[in-house]
Amino acid sequence: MKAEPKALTASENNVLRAIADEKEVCNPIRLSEETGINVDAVMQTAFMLAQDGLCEIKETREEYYRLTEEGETYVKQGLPEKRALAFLIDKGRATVDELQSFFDDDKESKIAINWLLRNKWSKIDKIGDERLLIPIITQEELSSDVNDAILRIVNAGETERKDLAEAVTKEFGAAAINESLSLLSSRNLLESYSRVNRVIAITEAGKEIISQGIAVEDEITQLTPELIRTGSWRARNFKTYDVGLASKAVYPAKIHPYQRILDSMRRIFTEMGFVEIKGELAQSAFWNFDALFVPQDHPAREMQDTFYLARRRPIDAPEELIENVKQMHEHGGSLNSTGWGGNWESELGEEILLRTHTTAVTLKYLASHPKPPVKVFCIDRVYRRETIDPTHIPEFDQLEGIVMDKGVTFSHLLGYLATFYNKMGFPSIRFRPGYFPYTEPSVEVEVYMPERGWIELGGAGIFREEVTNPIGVQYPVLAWGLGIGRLAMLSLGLTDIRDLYRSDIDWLRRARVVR
Ligand code: FA5
Repeated sequence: MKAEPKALTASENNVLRAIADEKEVCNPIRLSEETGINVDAVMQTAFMLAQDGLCEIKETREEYYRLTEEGETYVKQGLPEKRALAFLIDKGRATVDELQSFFDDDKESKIAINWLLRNKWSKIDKIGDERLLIPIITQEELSSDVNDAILRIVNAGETERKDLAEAVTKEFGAAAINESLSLLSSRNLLESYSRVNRVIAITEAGKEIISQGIAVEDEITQLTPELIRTGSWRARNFKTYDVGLASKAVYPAKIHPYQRILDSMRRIFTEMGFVEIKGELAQSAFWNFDALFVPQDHPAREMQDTFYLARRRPIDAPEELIENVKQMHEHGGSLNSTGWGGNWESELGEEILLRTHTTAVTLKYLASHPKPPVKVFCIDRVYRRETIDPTHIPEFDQLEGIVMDKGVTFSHLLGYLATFYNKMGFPSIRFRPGYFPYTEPSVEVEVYMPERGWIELGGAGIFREEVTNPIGVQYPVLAWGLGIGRLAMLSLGLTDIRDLYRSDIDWLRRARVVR
């Protein structure tokens, strides 16, 4: 194929000629030396030439080795097992204690003994009460050791695997080298990493254009005030840029993905007319459990589920309200309810705990705002003694909400929840019958994830009269408590809730700013 005569820029001309001068292929560093152009600019120019088919760029991924800090120390001092063997050969034999005192540090003597035995350089004989280390190879047999040879070569600087293999294969064989490389890496003396190497070669079209003689055209790379003022830019050629070329990634500062999710939850509820409230992190058991009609012998109140503080304090509620709650627990108050029976003990309500759910916060708010309408939400941290696993952590955030008004119904509750989850990007949700001591009816909300099936994200229901009556609320209260971590995990494509709190810088950098 005949190449079209093409005008090149001065630097394209320089680089193309330098490539053509090389025998077969050349690397960017060499081209940079030849042309006096820096390596990055050489590569950029080579990419332009490659686009026009004048040169070819080949990429290979090569494996390299370098010494770790420990590796460097051992190259200087010798491997512990080698020093130990020299010591044993010199003395003929030594007790384990003697060998230990030969080394300054205990860790090194342990490494030495371990490898002396694993390499079968020495054996242990028990004579009387003493354990004796006896060398079983000679210094000469040791003189050519593949580990030593490799460490010495890598000590000279970072080494490509194929150069390393070339240097020692003849003496030790490929299998021994592979074994030694993985052993030295697992002993943390060497570390390997890979790097992309690029080589550049001229193409037939490139050769042809050189033989035809290259027309060099002057190109402007930077627009100056002078060019604009005089209008001379009109008659000049501008360097073109290929915006499709791969470039260095830029990682601008951004809001943490989890924080972004919290912000969008706030926005969604605020848009639906809710007001955000806050509550105390340490609550009385009264508000966290008793006022919610949780029986005093409920398993969730046990130490293994709840973090209790060491002290108590008088219940933070008016006496009349406490009395109402007591009556409700013992016999159902003035309602047509049996309550839980037995004695309700105010000492248990005085205990202080780290709130186990944010329902304590909304209920307390409701008690001080018993007149309709109430439409509030709360986003806050709760604490439970949990066995940690991919969907359970002991500290997590909940999104709590209540609506109290004349005529609100169960359908409104389902509507609020469906709207919220849809706006959060979960079109498929379902409600399953659930149980909470404080709501009736109760539901559990689940969302559908194609690869994982249905996942439980929260609980909801209508507060029982046993809850609303003692605090003086006369209208229905829709209530829900949703796990934020699980929702965030799913919406960010994570499979483990703990990943939300790990500062994995790569993940944070890659996290999208816009969903
Ligand atoms: C409650 O906490 C109820 N208070 C919710 C409620 C409020 C029901 C108002 C009715 C009326 P539950 O224990 O199921 O319910 O927790 C609610 C959500 O918190 C769970 O669905 C889950 O998404 C999340 N969650 C619970 N435990 C953990 C945990 N250990 N780690 C992470 N998320 C959790």
